[in-house]
Amino acid sequence: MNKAISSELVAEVVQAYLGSARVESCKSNQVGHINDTLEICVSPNQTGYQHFIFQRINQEVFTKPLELMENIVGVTRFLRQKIREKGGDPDRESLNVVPTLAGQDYYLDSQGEFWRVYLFIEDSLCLQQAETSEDLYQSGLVFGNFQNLLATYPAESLHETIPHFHDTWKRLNDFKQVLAQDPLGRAKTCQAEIDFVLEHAEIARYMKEILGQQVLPLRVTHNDTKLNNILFDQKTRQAICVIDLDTIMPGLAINDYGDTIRFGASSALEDEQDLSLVQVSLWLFSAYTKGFLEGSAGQLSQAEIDHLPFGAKAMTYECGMRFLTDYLEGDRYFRIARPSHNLDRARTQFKLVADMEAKDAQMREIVGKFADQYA
Ligand code: ADP
Ligand code: GN1
Ligand code: MG
Repeated sequence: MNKAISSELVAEVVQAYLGSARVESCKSNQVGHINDTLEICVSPNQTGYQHFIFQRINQEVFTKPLELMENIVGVTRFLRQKIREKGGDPDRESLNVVPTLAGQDYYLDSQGEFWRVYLFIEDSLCLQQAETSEDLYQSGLVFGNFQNLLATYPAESLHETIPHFHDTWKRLNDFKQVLAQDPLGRAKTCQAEIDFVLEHAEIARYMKEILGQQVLPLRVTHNDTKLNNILFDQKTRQAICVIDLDTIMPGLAINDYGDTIRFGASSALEDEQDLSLVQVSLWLFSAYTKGFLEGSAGQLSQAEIDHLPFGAKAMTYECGMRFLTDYLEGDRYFRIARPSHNLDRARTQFKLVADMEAKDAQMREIVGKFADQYA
């Protein structure tokens, strides 16, 4: 559970980065489920910048913050160079880690918590849901391109920030363990969801097979590609920057593709309580698939393309299972805003999995069509 952040603590952290600059505004951003994010504006100061994202790293989730920051600094430096070579604007198209006055990439506060600071990307939008299919097409382009830009990044230099992150089989076993203990006696309130997880164990088994037999290449992947981990340009409405780089690790391209489908191609929000509103929009699915394959610019193998619909189903199943596990455990991992929040989230994911099963043939047809065009 995240601890409150006092104004004294904000002052201490701002001092470490910006010396005597005065805090003009400080707003908490509750969009992410993991870290504590503050949008801070300060008075003019010697850095020339006044608007920042200050993030307190969730150390229960990221137990090795120094390794985490090493990944982010390495990847953003690499991305900035690539963006520059292509004539882009690295201040807008990549996250920028701001060092402390002492020259460090993180700050360890007086309470033993780690912070990092990014330049705020101005005139940008963070969407919780696509408003038009163009939004998802844009997000496909930006994630496909991200994959491309990182194609030559030295994967062996990356630390595994959360081991077994998309090991769906392990997630299933973790779920079963928590279920067996049922520490809060909540299992009786979600029997239908528990049954759904167990009846769909084949998805986890097949992911295990794919990982074990190395059917698909390991690439440098983002691993948390939901729509709100991208920023859009407010004026042009183009997707400009991939953010939330905490889980960049070697992984599968189908998972990056699949996680955006899970979140972005749904007709409703991730925590919608009226399940009749929740389904996979084939319109959005199609727009994202087009963007992703176009943005990937022929990098994907035929086996990867063939597994894209499976990636969508697996990421949705896995995420639902993670929400349900957290609900059973007492909401220790994902930030919640109401008592059954994680259960509501799990329910939308399982509704989507069932809908993906019903729409499997159409999803395959759409992938095939764009693969012929762009692969
Ligand atoms: P979490 O890991 O908790 O999801 P994120 O890194 O995704 O944290 O950040 C949470 C939110 O903060 C984002 O969804 C976005 O709204 C905002 N944000 C993060 N970085 C920036 C940035 N550099 N410029 C503008 N907004 C940002
Ligand atoms: C978390 O940090 P955020 O909110 O962008 C989670 C993802 C889940 C997602 C579900 C490090 O993402 O894995 O898919 O919530 N991030 C981590 O919305 O666990
Ligand atoms: Mg995020």
